[in-house]
Amino acid sequence: MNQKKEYYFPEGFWWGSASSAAQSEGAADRDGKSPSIWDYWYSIEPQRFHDQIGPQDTSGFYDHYKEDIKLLKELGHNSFRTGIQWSRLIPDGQGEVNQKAVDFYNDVFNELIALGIEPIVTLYHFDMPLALQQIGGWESREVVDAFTDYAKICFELFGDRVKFWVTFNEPVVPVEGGYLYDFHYPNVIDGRRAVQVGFNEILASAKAIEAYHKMELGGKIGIVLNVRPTYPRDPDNQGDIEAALAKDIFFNRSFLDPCVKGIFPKKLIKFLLENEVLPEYSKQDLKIIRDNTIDFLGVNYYSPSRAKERETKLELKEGLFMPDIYFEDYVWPEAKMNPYRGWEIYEKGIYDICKDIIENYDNIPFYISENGMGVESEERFLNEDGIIEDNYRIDFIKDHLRWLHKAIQEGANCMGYHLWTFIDNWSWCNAYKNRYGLVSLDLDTQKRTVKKSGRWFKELSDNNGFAE
Ligand code: BGP
Repeated sequence: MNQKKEYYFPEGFWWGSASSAAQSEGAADRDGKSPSIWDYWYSIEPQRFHDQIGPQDTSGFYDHYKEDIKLLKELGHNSFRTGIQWSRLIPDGQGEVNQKAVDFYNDVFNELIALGIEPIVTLYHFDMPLALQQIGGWESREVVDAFTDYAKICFELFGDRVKFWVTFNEPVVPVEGGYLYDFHYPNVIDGRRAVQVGFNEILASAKAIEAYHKMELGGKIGIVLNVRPTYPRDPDNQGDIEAALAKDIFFNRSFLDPCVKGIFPKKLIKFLLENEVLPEYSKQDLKIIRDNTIDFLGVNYYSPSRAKERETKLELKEGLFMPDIYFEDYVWPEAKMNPYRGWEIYEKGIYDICKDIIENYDNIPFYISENGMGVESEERFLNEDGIIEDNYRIDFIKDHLRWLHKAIQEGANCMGYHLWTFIDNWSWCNAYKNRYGLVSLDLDTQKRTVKKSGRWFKELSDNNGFAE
């Protein structure tokens, strides 16, 4: 008889999911919330959003949080990452605190804790208050200081109960989206400004960490990075190897190194010097970054990254620097693709990240803070009982968990696995095109229906793993 293979995880492993405030709350202009860059961008360019659905039409967590938190419990969550919307808590970005927001977030965290679900709370998830974007957003030192104050206010208000804080979700995305590749507001394409934005986010994160540690609230603070293991087209070709290395340095190590080790990669500094695009900084900034590293890391993993030596000359807009002068993106012809999102699915990537953390980042405690699969037109998979049979999602999760399990067996210090996300939610420019949830959302009625994967996820969590 064939022996079953077992994939069980360490005791106390976090099973749950991640969401973000801006993508789930809705109530975008109610109860004192002011516009974020998303509300504003949608108001001026709705055609940039799938089906012209904007951030006011979300899964309505602001009104449905009680039933949603019960659902989390039913889905086997022992932990859940959500966030605070800066533009709800402090409508002008700095200054007065909105009491209605305080009440709302208090209630959310209390409900989670009452049901035994550990809240992990993100402070910044792409959602700059418009008032602060108008004074320069992450390019501005004033905004760095405003973020530090906002973080302190959150720790003071909720830090007695929230024991896991995340300063930023994927800080490289505002750099790429907002300042390099035009998929976030303010749609700038300028490598020099992008470098400043990245530096200021890292500094803001370190300053928030410094403040949190000083307050001695007994919890932990970290950051969530989207780590994309970067592979060369041909592993034996020096040009391809160097291209992959450069891409890795610009988009992974540029954040991993300062956040985990407190220093920037030497090679990154060399690239920036070569192009005369070092950010404005002071010695004191570097000291703050060096002395205030994270307690834990969140790793979002969807897709690997691939690169080849440049084959075409990059035309630089007005001569402005772009990191792409050092590499060209490469699509592996044999890649397994998620055709809806256009992202490669490469399960072993999760293992390679774990090995990298063990070998190069002192095996810092980390968890998989997002992994998931967005699929279009899921109503195709409705069964007679009106349940979406999303076997592909179950397979996707299992395929990644097998590799994660192997890495843990080999010593990775991984604390948990969170899916993106528990209920179909609004996604940045894609709105509701691709559905990621364990629970489906009827956009017209706001009705929630658990998918097959949701039931399976509950078993997964109850059993702390699976056998097959
Ligand atoms: C991550 C973000 C999430 C989420 C997810 C899915 O990068 O942290 O906010 O949106 O990706 O991506 P998308 O919604 O673009 O399909």
